Amino acid sequence: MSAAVQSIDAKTPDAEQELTDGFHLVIDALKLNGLTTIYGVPGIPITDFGRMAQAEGIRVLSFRHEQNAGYAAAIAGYLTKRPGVCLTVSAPGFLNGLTALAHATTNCFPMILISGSSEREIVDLQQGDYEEMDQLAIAKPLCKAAFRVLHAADIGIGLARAIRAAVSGRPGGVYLDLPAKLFSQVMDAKAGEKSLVKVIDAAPAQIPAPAAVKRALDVLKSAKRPLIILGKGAAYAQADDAIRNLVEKSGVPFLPMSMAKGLLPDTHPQCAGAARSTVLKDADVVMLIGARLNWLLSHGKGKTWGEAPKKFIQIDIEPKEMDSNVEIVAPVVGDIGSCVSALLEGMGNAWPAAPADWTNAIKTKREENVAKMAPRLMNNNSPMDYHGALGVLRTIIKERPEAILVNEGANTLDLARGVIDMYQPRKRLDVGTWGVMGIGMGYAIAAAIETGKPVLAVEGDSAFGFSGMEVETICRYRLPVCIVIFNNDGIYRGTDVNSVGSDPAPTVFVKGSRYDKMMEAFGGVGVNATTPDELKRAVNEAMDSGKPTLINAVIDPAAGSESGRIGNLNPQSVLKKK
Ligand SMILES: Cc1ncc(C[n+]2csc(CCOP(=O)(O)OP(=O)(O)O)c2C)c(N)n1
Ligand SMILES: [Mg+2]
Repeated sequence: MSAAVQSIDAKTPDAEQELTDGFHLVIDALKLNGLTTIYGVPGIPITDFGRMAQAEGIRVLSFRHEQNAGYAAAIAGYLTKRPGVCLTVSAPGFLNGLTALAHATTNCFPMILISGSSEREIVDLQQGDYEEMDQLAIAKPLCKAAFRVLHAADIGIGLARAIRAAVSGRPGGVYLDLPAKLFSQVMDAKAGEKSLVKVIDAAPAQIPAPAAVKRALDVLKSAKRPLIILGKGAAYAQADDAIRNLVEKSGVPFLPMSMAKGLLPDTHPQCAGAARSTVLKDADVVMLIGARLNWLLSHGKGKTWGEAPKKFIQIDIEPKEMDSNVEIVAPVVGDIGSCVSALLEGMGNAWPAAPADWTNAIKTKREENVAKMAPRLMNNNSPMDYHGALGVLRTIIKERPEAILVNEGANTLDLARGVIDMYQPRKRLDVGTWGVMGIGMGYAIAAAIETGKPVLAVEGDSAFGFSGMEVETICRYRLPVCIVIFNNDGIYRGTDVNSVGSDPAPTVFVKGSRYDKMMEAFGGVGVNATTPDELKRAVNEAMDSGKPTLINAVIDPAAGSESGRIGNLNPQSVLKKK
């Protein structure tokens, strides 16, 4: 598609020069690099840019708030290994998108936040321009890299730098600042075309050193009680077959972190998910694949990890990750795909089976825990408790393993993670490293757009509130998204009371709210479900029809616990206890 415009030059009518401008160069640069979806919110100075991008065949998804567009771009990056693009206006729109950019960086998702910005001359002299803000300076500490393009001729290079920074090495967020004036700058169309850069091999393979591979295999072979932990880095790598082969060839029990669930099915005989505390405590050698020893793994030390001495093998693309919390005896630095392939090759054909006393002990523990849980998942209580409602959703995902599960909340998150088995890679999308509320609708929208698969979003009533207005977006684009709100009248529980005044307690919401009515307001399907049977029927109907649906699942307000599974992280007042 030509981005050229005709110059109107009265003096030389015969020598008409083909021109292009900043608008078209950005569009052409995106398309040249296969970036054909934009998540954003329009306004000065990027409204026309969005219109033109749509006219040139880019899919432009218009949101109600930039944070949700940003989360959509972040998870699009995770799902596709290409940077997800978020587009915002200056200052306030930029700031609204920034949380998502920081989230992408923290979670190692490739994303580019493109924000329009005001006039440099005025911003730098602080003369009070429309939406004045030094956006580049503010973005820098929150992302992997931040760039500003001042000349149309540099748009190609600017975008190339942004793409490379986002996806190479450890992926993350990149900020690209495009001042208003840039869009209307013109240049010769041919020179413009030449200035564009198609990024070749944006995320080059990083091959691990053979000595590092050998060291890792020696440590693994020496183990009496080995464990493999799969992180979302392993899921991101899309090296699914190699990872499965490594796990199966080694015979080592594996523990998937939240978003790595489904890389191998949770029902796989080697899955130790239902024996988590036992394996963390008792393992003697732990191989981390794309998983970091951060708070989610108790920093690799303390009570969770028991008394038995541990040796850690770590596979990660980022060398600085090694020894971040405890000593790593066998660091393997490289991209996950290359590292896992090298390990597989090094194992040869005579790799010894994992010690049977260890694998049998885990199997027993797992079966014990699964049996304990089973009757709770079958209860038919009304109002529902978490287990009764989740038992239904667990069966639905089992029957529809290709569906994408989006999940946020506290109890709604922690219990769903434990109860709902996943069967395929990258089907579980959740709050990630920060445990952030607000990813729900942005993730659901991007998951539907990027994969074309049905989406089931399981949301705490508080969690949903952070992005709830995007139900209009879901209806507008007619996306196959079914939202189930676990409505327990509040944060953690709906039972708190304020003992001294008439204001409600800080953790409770309007009792008996009907979130399903919100969906009906935009032409979607709304259902109020008070029993597991009703819930099951409504979800199945939504998944079959593909119609935007919101189910208000009424949960006993007393059923949850403070902060779900991480109540121990709350600071305690000494005075309160006196
Ligand atoms: C951006 C952000 N703000 C606040 C929090 C604190 N927070 C953690 S969980 C949660 C909501 C939990 O309630 P809900 O989603 O209703 O789940 P429930 O436990 O009730 O099932 C909040 C506000 C957060 N994690 N992220
Ligand atoms: Mg709640």
